[in-house]
Amino acid sequence: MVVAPGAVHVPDWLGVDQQRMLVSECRRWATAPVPMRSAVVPGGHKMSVQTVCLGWHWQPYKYTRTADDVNGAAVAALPEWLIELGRKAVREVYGDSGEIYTPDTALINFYDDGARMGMHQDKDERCDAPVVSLSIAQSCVFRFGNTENRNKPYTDIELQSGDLFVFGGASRFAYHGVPKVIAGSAYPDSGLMSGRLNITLRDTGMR
Ligand code: MD3
Ligand code: FE
Repeated sequence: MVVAPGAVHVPDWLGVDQQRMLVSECRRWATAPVPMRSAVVPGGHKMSVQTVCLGWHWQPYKYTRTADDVNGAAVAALPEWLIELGRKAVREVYGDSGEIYTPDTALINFYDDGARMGMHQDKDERCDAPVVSLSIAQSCVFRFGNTENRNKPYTDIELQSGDLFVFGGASRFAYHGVPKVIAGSAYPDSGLMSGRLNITLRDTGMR
């Protein structure tokens, strides 16, 4: 479903086996070489979402090769199969036209029941390639806004386990956030008994 130009929501895109495989990979990535952590923004506030990265390490508000704000370790590589999964997503949503999508980074976000993400733009990337988002386990309310400011107009969409969302073109720099994780929406078939996982693939434009 096209939510706005370039913003496409594909419910139930990941099969249950793929979700289970991604959950078990995320369990490994969340421990080493860099443990998942709540990033601290420059004002000193700790985010409620916990994040671990592959390829490049995101910290507010830059990308680095080593996790200087965690344990200093070099981040794990972005596996080729995850790049291919992102390519498949972009191809299915936008068709074969255009250049071949080659993300260099994955951000893995974990939300417990109380976690949320305020309205923001993703503009730490030096590149306007699409962002591919995969949601697993508990559902959330995802708020998709406009490119002008963090307020209205916006559209609230429920993202469920297995959903794909691609944000490219005119939507790439839209404000967005996650106002809440939906209580009682656990999806044990995913292999994650509680909480929500979101994996985003990006091209940082770093080199
Ligand atoms: C729209 N994550 O990590 S994914 C983030 O569910 C982030 O964890 C949310 O926002 C999450 O930065 C939302 C959907 C998403 C990701 C990137 C976008 C939507 C986007 C970039 C531009 C526009
Ligand atoms: Fe974002």
